[in-house]
Parts: sequence; structure tokens; C-alpha cells
Amino acid sequence: MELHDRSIKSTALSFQSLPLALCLRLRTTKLIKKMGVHRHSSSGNVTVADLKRGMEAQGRKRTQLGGSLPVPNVQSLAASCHSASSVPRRYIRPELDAAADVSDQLPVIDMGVLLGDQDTPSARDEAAKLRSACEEWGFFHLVNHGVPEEVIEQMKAAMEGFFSQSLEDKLASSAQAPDSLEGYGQAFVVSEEQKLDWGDMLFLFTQPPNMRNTNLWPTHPPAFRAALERYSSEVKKMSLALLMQMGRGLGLPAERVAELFEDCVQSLRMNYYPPCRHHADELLGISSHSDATGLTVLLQVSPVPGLQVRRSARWVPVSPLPGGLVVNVGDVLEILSNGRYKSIEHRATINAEKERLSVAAFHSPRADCLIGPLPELVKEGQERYKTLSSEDYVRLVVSAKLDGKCLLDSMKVSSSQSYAVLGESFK
Ligand SMILES: O=C(O)CCC(=O)C(=O)O
Repeated sequence: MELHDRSIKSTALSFQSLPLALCLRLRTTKLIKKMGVHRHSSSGNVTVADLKRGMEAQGRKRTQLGGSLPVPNVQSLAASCHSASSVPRRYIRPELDAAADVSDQLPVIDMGVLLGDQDTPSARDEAAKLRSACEEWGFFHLVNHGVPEEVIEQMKAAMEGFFSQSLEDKLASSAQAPDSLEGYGQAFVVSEEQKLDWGDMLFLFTQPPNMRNTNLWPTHPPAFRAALERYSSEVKKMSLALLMQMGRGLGLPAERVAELFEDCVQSLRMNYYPPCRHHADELLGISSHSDATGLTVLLQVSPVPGLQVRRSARWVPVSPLPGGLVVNVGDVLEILSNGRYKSIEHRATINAEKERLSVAAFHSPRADCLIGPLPELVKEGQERYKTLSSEDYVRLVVSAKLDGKCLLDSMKVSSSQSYAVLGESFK
């Protein structure tokens, strides 16, 4: 237990409080390029010294990690695409198999039943269903979740109001700084060659309140800020209660889960995917990825399908359930649970006729936790993942070439990958 409670001293890199959420799908090339650091080995690894030099040289602050290369605003681009040939090739993925397998359906968990009288057979059955959803799927619909409908409706209206403004107005209140992920713009564009996602995002830190960069929070519609604040705190409260139930499935006492997640870092990624009449089956709103954080709560704002979850070699569509939320296990939870709970790849497809909006709320454990299998969940020394301080985990996330689940794979004890980025001794 002591392992996971240890406080981590701040380093020159100041990664201690860099939230894992910030590092969602950050890619080394981008960071290194921006920091003026060159890869120094054929394996593509960089050392801590390289990172330090680069950061010092550029005088970057932690929250400046992770800007994207400049790319067009997709909402404006879509409005000007009147023929198949006007969709730029960088967005088109001819090899994409957008077809989904509708024979499988995500489990549905009822939070009301889960939190009801624990001694009833129905509560026990729901707890077993939750455990199996986390072990087998890594994804589930959550109904009766307790986030008030009015809070959800206000959040939806706030997002619709923001994205329906002119590009100038969206940029005026919330434009990303060139070297930052936070704000309105794009993420994870690291090279001029890579395929681009058909979507724009507004990415904001929401918890703890002292991490908020409120100068990027939209001022229109006028109710945006209040809606975001309420949504953020209701979703955080619900997530903690759900994490306690998920912890129970692993045999963890509620206090242990609270210790890890009560002071969690939460960020929200609000997605806008315009329709595309001409190439919908060859576009992705978000490329396939697993979430580098702990627990994600997704609100599908529009009643338009688009989310797909990988199951074996197939893609299962996740259509919105009225009043429901979609929850998924992130990489950190898979690691903490020593592989019992699964972090699964997912992606978003594009509709030919209708726009689609969604908002993902990412929750990471408090910043001074170790990221590794919880000792009490490791049987007979069988740790399946390495243990890193959260600052080293962040360093690994930013150094990994993110591609599906390759980051998580590299955290496996069975992986032969060494981490030059974490120093020569770390294998
Ligand atoms: O829009 C969706 O359904 C998926 C969003 C997502 O995966 C993300 O924001 O990371």
C-alpha cells in the first residue's frame, strides 16, 4: 500500500501535477519536434535529459505540452465541401471498414439497482454484471446514473450553442494556443502525412477547480460556464460512486478507491463531427484509440450513432440510449487492476447527413499516485504491468508512439521494451 501512497517530489520537468488526461494520445514526435529535441537512437527513444533540454530551451510550462500542427477547422471545411472531389485526401481512408457488427450489444448497467439495498439478489446480480462488463467489455451503458436530466440538457444546449457560432466567435472566446491542447481546435496532429480526423474539439480542464483555465471557457451561450461547472461536478460525483462499485468487484474497500480518485483530475473533450455526404464511409471523427486515463464517461449529445467499440476483430456500434451515459475503463484502471478490467479501443465514425456531438469526461487518479498494479490485487507476485510514478507514466505516454493500445502493451511486464525516456535502468 505504501507504494501507492508515496508522495512524489516535484522534478525539473514539473510533471507531478501534469494530469494524465492532458496526455491522452499525445505523441512523441509532436512533443519532440516542438521542443526542438531530436530522436537520438534508431529505436526512437529519447532520454529524460533530452526532454529536459528541450523544455528548458523552449521555456515551456507543463500545460503547454501537446499542441497540434495547424490543420483546417473541420466544421468550416465541411461547409465548403460540395462535391466528392472537394474533400481533401488527408481525411479519406480508403481502407477503412466502417461497417459495424450489430449482432453484439454493450451491457447495460443500472446504477440505481447497483446502489440500492446491497443484500437484495438484484443488487448482487447488478454488481456481478458490472464486474463482468469491466472484465469482458471494458465498456457499458449506464442508466439511472443519478446525473440530473436537467444538468444533462443544459450541457447539451451549451455545447450546441457554442458549436453553432461562427468560427470567428468560437476562436475569439476559446482558441487553443499554438502549443496547447486546451481550448477549441484540434489534437494529435503530428505530421504533415498523417490522416486527419473529421472533427473539431473543445478541450477543457474542469477538476480540481484550481486547474481550470477559465479564460478559455466559452462566453456564449451565456449559460455555458454554469452548465459546464454543474455537469463536471455531477459527473465527478457519479464517477466516484461508480468507481467504488467497480472497486468492490475487485475486492477493494471504498476508502481505498476514494484515496485514489476523490481528488481526481477531470478534463472534458467536447467533440463536434460535421456530416459528410460524399465520403462518410471513408472518414473517422476520432481515430481508434484507448484512453490513457482512468475512467471515461461519454455523453452522446446527438441521437446519431457513431461510436464503435472494438470487440475481438470486429467493431460494435454503440447507439445512444435515451437518458443513458456510456462508461469505459481507461488504461490506468486496467493497470491498477493488474489486467482484470480492460481498456478497449474505440473510434467515432461520420454520418452522411447529420452532425454529431459528444462529450467525454476523463478521470485520472490524484497526481501523486503510483501507476502500477495495486499490491493487494497482485496474486503470488504475478504483476502483469510495470509500476511508474505518475510523472514517469506521463513521460511514457508522451514518448510512446500511440497506436491503438501500444502504450498499454509497453507497460506489460512481458514487454521487452526498455524506456530510455525514463532512464537506462528502467526496463
Ligand atoms: O464521440 C465519440 O463517441 C467518442 C469520443 C472519444 O472517444 C473521445 O473523445 O476520446
